[in-house]
Amino acid sequence: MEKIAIISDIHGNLPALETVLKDIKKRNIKRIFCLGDLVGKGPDSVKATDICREICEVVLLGNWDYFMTDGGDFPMFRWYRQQIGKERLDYLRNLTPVFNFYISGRKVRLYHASHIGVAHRVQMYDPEDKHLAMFTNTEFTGDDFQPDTIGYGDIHRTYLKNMKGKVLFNAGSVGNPLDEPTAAYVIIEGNYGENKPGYFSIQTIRLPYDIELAIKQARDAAMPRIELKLYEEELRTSLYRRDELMKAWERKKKKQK
Ligand SMILES: [Mn+2]
Repeated sequence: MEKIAIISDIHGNLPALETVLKDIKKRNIKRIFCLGDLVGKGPDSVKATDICREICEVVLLGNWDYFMTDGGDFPMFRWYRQQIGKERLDYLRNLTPVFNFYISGRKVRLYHASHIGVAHRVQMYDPEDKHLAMFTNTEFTGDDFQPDTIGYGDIHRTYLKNMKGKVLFNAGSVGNPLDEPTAAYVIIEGNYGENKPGYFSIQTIRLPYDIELAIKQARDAAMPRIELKLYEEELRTSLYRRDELMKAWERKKKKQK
């Protein structure tokens, strides 16, 4: 039997990533799968990318990884892109979007956001037909693997739902949790690579980490002002502030015209 750590949505938050990796090491877990969004939001896209690239057996493409490479010339991306540099952007651009595997007779599929693509969001409060659709094969997921278990990231909120044997779980976010202000990741345990039914478990881990250190690092990095404000508030409160603040920012800009 083997434990596999599933981490997601690091978003350049190094203190949170280090806390999670320490916990994974302490548990002697050797295999780590990452569901994407290494970069953006926080100040340390470079180290987050380099660390995941080195230690994760699988790294999947997230929406921020995608937007950073092929997402158009938005001013908010410039600061991050400059930091990340060409070689790492090429690495991010080439990340695989979907990973399938067997464990204890279960057929598990991992992706960042959904069966449609990296930027198609499915929340835990969405209706059940939307959750069931996540198990289907599409142009994005490819092949004819029929998953009975789906693990994803993107929404930064952990949950697990069992729909008559179809198991859907979210790994939450290491660096930008939006359900409670602690770093999250998931451990699954079973016979990795085996198509024979057997013991299987999914466990959510929550870890307090040094939020004020993460904020200090963001300030020292001289991040763009609006990004810094969002980052600080989200780390401290775990409330999703982006929509609200972007609207306020646009109102202010209109007034100034
Ligand atoms: Mn994300």
